[in-house]
Amino acid sequence: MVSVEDYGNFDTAWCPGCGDFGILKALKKALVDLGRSPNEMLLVSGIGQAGKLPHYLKCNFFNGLHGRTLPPATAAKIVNHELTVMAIAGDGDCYGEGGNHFIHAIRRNPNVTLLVHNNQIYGLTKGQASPTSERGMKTKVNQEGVFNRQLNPLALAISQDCSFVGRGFAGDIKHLTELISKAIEHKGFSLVDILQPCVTFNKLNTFKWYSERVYEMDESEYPLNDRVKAFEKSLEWGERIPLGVLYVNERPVFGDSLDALKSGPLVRKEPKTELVNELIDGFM
Ligand SMILES: Cc1ncc(C[n+]2csc(CCOP(=O)(O)OP(=O)(O)O)c2C)c(N)n1
Ligand code: SF4
Ligand SMILES: [Mg+2]
Repeated sequence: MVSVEDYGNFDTAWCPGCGDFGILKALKKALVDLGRSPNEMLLVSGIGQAGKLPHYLKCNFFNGLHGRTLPPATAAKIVNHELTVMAIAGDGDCYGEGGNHFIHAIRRNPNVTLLVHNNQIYGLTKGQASPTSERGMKTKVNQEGVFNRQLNPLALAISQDCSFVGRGFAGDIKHLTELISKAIEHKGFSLVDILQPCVTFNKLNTFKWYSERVYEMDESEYPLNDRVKAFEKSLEWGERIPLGVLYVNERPVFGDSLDALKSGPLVRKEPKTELVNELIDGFM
């Protein structure tokens, strides 16, 4: 029987009141609800306040470069497909510097769950605009307001037929827990974009701002595999922001058809060093 205590209890470097605490709580609860023990989990992250989340759970983790969360997560899933692999990223990390990896991971469809802490700002580097910052928002370096158009990650993901697309809110832990559980259970690449107030640097999109706008969508409103309806839903932003599962489409999963994985995870196989040597010799 797995318990929340199995995932440890760590001091954090996050600001008091940060939305990241809600995400950490929801993730732990989801893992316990699904009966996933720490040794079955691998969390992969890059750099940022969001990227620190795996430091605060007692389980396997890999912390790499900013913007490069998805390539090692995909590789790890191929090397050991028995692990539940999750990628943890910030909005800057995933939609900015890592935007190309985000698009191609959607196309490739590895069985990886991606949580994006979307605080609509670069938190760790002290408050520059991110791709999801509201147009017109003033920051220390955007004194006249952000000029660039705001990226809509859900619309982008749905347009590219992402296998599972959902949105949660760090201020609604119960709903977020259920959403994360659904995303983990989904087979294929799943995106959970999480509205996460940054209480220190984003004075516009606060807990109050989100709470006044978010609502739980009725997931029976349209068939969840209806891409056009889901796309339309993903355009809702502003006065009303839907939370929940917007789109699900079962697609062939990267790795499932690889012969080399059929007899078990690569990680348990003896490496054939003679083949590696042959390959290296080929470059001599
Ligand atoms: C290759 C590279 N580019 C830029 C940086 C600087 N940097 C570190 S974190 C970060 C942005 C963090 O924003 P986000 O991903 O939204 O995470 P948050 O801190 O808001 O959770 C940047 C630009 C870096 N460490 N490495
Ligand atoms: S700077 Fe913002 S995102 Fe980072 S820990 Fe503080 S409140 Fe959270
Ligand atoms: Mg951010």
